[in-house]
Amino acid sequence: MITQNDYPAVETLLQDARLDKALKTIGEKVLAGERLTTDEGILLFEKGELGYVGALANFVRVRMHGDKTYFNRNFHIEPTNVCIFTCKFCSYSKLYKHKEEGWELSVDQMLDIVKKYDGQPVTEVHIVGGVHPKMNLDFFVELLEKIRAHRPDLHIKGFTAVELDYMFRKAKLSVQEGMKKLHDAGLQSMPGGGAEIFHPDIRAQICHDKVDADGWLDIHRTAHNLGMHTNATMLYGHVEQYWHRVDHMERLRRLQDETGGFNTFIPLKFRNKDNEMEHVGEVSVIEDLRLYAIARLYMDNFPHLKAYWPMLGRQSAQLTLSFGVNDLDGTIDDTTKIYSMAGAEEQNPSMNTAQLAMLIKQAGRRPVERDTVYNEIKDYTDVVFSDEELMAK
Ligand code: V47
Ligand code: SF4
Repeated sequence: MITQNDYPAVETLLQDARLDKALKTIGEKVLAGERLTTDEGILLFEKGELGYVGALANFVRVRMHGDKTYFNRNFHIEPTNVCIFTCKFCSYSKLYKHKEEGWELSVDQMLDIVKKYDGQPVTEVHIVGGVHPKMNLDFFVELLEKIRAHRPDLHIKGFTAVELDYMFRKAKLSVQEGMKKLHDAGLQSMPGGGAEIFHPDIRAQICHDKVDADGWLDIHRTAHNLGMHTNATMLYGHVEQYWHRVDHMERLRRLQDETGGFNTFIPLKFRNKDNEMEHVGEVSVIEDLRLYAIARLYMDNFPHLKAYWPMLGRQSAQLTLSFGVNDLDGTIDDTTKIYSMAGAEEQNPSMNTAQLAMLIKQAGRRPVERDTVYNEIKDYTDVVFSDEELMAK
């Protein structure tokens, strides 16, 4: 297991006379627990080689969480893949005019998915999909109420700020009024999707027609003020420059200073299969790991950094656990399509608890099951799994 003994290694690294002066100053600030500036964030992207940023990020990760790596037991519901928006990176949505290629589930069909998990120890349902013009606020209020009535113990995490922005505008409600309605119906927290890259120059190129940065941040602020926790994502590795990434993280860090309502930062690697941005290519695994490490160093007020394993693939996800990541999402047990359609390694992402816990143990970390808001449910360090559990499909 990795322990606090990693500390001297970082201190030794900082003594190396060959180390760039500015990088050394950043390292010293990290050790002292001081916040990095935007210029320092950009410098880390420009000059910070993997070993250096990785050692620092691991130091911070161990300081915050020791060797714990969290996961939860969840399942996803995707109400529809029909979407009125036209994000160029999206391999998932079917435009409304091609909706014969898409699917749309009724409230009862979605409730049937929830019922499939009756008696199983899942703690969260994650509801996210395209923006269908006919699925309005009242439709989702009914869905939330029915899920809550059927299974009150299940934490309902749902809807990106993009879906909510459209729902509220259509219902002619303010963000505050709309959010309150959903919260009262059973919505307990929100995922982090739709953030992409906040800077308007990048949004204009990749997702010009959906909610802008201020709208996204305002919806999360409103949720936080109602006592809900939310996540934040960043879609990286396409047309953005390093400074756009830092600008994105800075906007999130500021809102977190204001509300404290974010749980987790989730960098999402752009995958280029079957979308309008195929020509852009994909960044290397080195760039992925550097990004996770720099995110851990920069986002000092975000308690958790998550690698979403269905998108990254299992082996890269294991690697991220040495580069700042302390959360691997959940034992996704369905046919989550948004990534498999974009070329992610995992075409049918599914891992049971034994497999996910073993993946974490093999990376030298301590698997801990959590609920959505990071209450610890079970430490799997000493749990021995049967071959059957480990081999199950
Ligand atoms: O906003 C779409 C991304 C997001 C592609 O909060 C793509 O716990 C890569 O936000 N390549 C939606 N990414 C999913 C999401 C999420 C996932 C898991 C956990 C949580 C959480 C949130 O998926 C979108 C967009 O950034 N996405 N297309 C693509 N080609
Ligand atoms: Fe619609 Fe989301 Fe795809 Fe954009 S990323 S087109 S909002 S489903």
